[in-house]
Amino acid sequence: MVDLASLNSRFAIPGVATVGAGHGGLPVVQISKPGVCTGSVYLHGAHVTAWRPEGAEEVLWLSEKSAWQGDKPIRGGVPVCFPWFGPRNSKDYPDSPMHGFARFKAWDLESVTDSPAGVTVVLRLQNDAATMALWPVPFTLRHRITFGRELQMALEFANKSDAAVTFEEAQHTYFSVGDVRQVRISGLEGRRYIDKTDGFQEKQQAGDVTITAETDRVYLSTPDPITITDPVKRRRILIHKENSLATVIWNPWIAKAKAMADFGDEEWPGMLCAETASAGPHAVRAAPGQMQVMATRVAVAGM
Ligand code: TA6
Repeated sequence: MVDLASLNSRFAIPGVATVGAGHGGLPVVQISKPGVCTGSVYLHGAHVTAWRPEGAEEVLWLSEKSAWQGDKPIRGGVPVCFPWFGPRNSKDYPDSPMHGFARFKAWDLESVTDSPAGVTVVLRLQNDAATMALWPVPFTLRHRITFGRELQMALEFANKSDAAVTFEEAQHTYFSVGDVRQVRISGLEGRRYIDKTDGFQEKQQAGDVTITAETDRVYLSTPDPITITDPVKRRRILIHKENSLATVIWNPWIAKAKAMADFGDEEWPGMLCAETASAGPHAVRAAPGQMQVMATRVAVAGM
């Protein structure tokens, strides 16, 4: 059981950052920086669940049906997928959880610091017996999140083993949109993508991405920024990436939403996943002792 009093004595910043009992009693760092933003990140999965820059509406989406317990991932916000993305293709580890183990783990709070740009929260995950049983690699993974007028999230991997290692990772961000059927995603035109709703066929994107059915695509060779234009909320969400060549676009649509217990049947029009990923052909290869950073920067602008 986490000792909130001890965490607050070490990390709270009066009037800016506190460590509280969030949904399900899970410990959460709550940020409120007057004139800049509000936000929150759970120690469970180092899971960012909210970010709202001053003058804007909440940018991230959370399901009303999310589970809030240690052995399940939170539905919405920014799940951290690591060290694999999607189902694990390994006959040696048949019981591997979807999207890796990082989003199921209780991370350690390492630091909370305030600056004029925003509040930076650093959470740390290290290998333990459970992770070694699933993935026999000593590692340290930090999630460094700056809540400011922009949201900056950096996943910092350190290979603590004496061998090279290959892994996948993603910041699986759920954005709040007015009506997913009316949004446009620009920045992916002309790119190849794997269509997971059509036999994993490789296709080419013509023009902006629009959502007219279940959509589950891994865009390849996409280092560039993308923009979600939302005419209902009358805003644009600008997403910049660092060290990520895969971009995942996902909306479950009607049937898939109904099939998920932690996703409300009528919630799908209000969300869109646009994910910063290093997966598939763009998996990460880290030499012994190597540090590797993958990052996302989100900003909100008017139409
Ligand atoms: O990123 C898209 C995706 O891989 C979809 O295929 C869908 O499975 C989604 O992630 C959510 O996965 P989860 O395990 O969180 O239900």
